[in-house]
Amino acid sequence: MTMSDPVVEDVVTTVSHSAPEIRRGLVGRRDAVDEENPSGETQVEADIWADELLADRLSSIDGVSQYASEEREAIIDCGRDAASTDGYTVAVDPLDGSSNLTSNNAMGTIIGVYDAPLPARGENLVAAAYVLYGPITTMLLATEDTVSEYELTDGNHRRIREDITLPDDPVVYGFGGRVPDWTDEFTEYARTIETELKRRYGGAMIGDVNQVLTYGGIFGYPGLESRPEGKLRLQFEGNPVGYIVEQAGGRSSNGEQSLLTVDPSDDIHERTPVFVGNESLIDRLEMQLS
Ligand code: FDP
Repeated sequence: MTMSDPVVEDVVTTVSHSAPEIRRGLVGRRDAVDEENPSGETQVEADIWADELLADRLSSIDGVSQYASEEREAIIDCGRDAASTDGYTVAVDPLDGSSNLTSNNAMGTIIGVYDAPLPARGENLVAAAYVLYGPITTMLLATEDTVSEYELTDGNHRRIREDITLPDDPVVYGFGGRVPDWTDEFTEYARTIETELKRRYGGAMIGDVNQVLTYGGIFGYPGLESRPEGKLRLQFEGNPVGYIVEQAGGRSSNGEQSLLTVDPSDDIHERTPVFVGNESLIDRLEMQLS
């Protein structure tokens, strides 16, 4: 894995080497602990363990000035460059979809490398990646130049696809949230999509987004009647996944505009509706919701 930016290369190599270890460490760490993450969600042992492992490794990379995680309240200043604006901020969702650990379904790890302190716009990302713990462990990496997929085994990463773009003809869709809790406008949109595409929803964003990148289509977790801000976090989930899909020729949206152009609030754990997929499907969604 050779990249033009040595810090990004270090971050990505660290994640790709840690992923098989994280996967092995899930065994025996499936139980809920008596704590909640900063978004008020139940944590399992593996959430905390994976966060500590990644915090330790990523914050010791020269050129990383901040480590932020969905599983911890505050940002870690990494010392060396902390007072300057020189270093990158690495934002991590250590185990995306960790409620799937109970039922032994797919999960992921998401990484965003921002060239700005958090909270930042998605436009400040210089790279983003996710690991998918499926039947095999893979990593999707988007840089300013290209999007590639790797297979990860212990100490090894093998590129299996390069210059990935979304297929032109969309096939799958997956929408989160209880249907009665959807807004009328979103329900109307979903009803049309249901007649055109095949439903695929696995309950871990990374698994669902990876299907969209593989087959074409749309993934969405909309704003709900009971929770207009939606469920997913802008800094840790929406922005990195939006960046990856846009680099692959698709679009991201919060229902009104690209996720990457959203001005964040002061809260690094801010939630947002998230939609990613083929351009034409996101354009139609925005027309329907406006
Ligand atoms: P989880 O709660 O298991 O961590 O990150 C939030 C997330 O999973 C996403 O990965 C996933 O897309 C979504 O929540 C699933 O929510 P629902 O259970 O409401 O479908």
